[in-house]
Amino acid sequence: HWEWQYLDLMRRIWDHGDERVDRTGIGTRSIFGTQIRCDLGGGVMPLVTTKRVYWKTATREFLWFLSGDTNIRALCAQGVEIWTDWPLDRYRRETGDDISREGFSQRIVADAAFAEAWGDLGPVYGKQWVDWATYVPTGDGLFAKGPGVNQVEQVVESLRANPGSRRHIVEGWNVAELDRMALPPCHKTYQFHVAGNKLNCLLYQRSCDLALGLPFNLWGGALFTRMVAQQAGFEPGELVWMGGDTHLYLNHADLVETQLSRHPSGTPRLEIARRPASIFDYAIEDFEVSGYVPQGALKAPVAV
Ligand code: UFP
Repeated sequence: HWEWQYLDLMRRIWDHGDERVDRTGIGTRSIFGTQIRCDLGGGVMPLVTTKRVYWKTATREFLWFLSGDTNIRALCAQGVEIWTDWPLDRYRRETGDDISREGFSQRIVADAAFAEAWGDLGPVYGKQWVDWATYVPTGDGLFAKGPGVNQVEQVVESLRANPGSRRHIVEGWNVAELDRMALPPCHKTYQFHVAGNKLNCLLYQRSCDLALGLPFNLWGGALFTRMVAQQAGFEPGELVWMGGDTHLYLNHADLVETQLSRHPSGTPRLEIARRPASIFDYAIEDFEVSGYVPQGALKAPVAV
């Protein structure tokens, strides 16, 4: 079962990781340079079973990336609050208004002008993936804004036209725009690779919260692979996940202890109900998971 790799990594980091003070001040144990491999053949998904993972929430977030949106409004409207803390922090800091998270989210949904002013995360994944900024020289030493690059559309086209290429990449790390992003991309590079009729994907994640982030990021990588494979006409192959700084937060001890006492159970599979006209036309209703009988949810504090 692929999930033993996840649990083994958790054990290895908790027992032998390098203890360090991180940006959040909470402290982590960390290993630099890690890997997990999962075969997606037969529709199998790397969906963690040793706790409940909200794959629909992760799917909604992923569809939001593909829509090019960088404002949390569309997420909040669907009850997805995974990005709410960043704009909320900024709002509280800049206005002194001690609004609750729930109140803030409700106002983002109800008030378009408020969402415009306070709900944007800057040029995060969505912007970079489907509208990477370009600049064209105007001849007088100045530059004008050029047409945006849709990397996702291009990668589907390049997989169809030139499957053997070693250049099928979707990149989030736009160096010039990092300082305007609420959070620089964690799952920063997706590289696709064709072997026979199968589509493989390598996902490079520079920084990984193993307990709370990785279950979502693995799902996202596999989901992306499935959508791209369906659009470009391939069967799902292997997902190779690679982590840079792979860590457990020191305040996740309870989760780690409980999760490491559990064993993987069952084989979750994803069915995609139809083949939409393009990779930008998937809807949440298109995704159905079978064989997912997760063990109990495990709560742990998120480091912002
Ligand atoms: N993190 C993830 N996956 C994500 C995401 C964040 O693991 O998709 F958005 C975690 C990694 C790290 C923190 O613990 O969030 C980001 O902090 P930093 O930018 O300092 O690496």
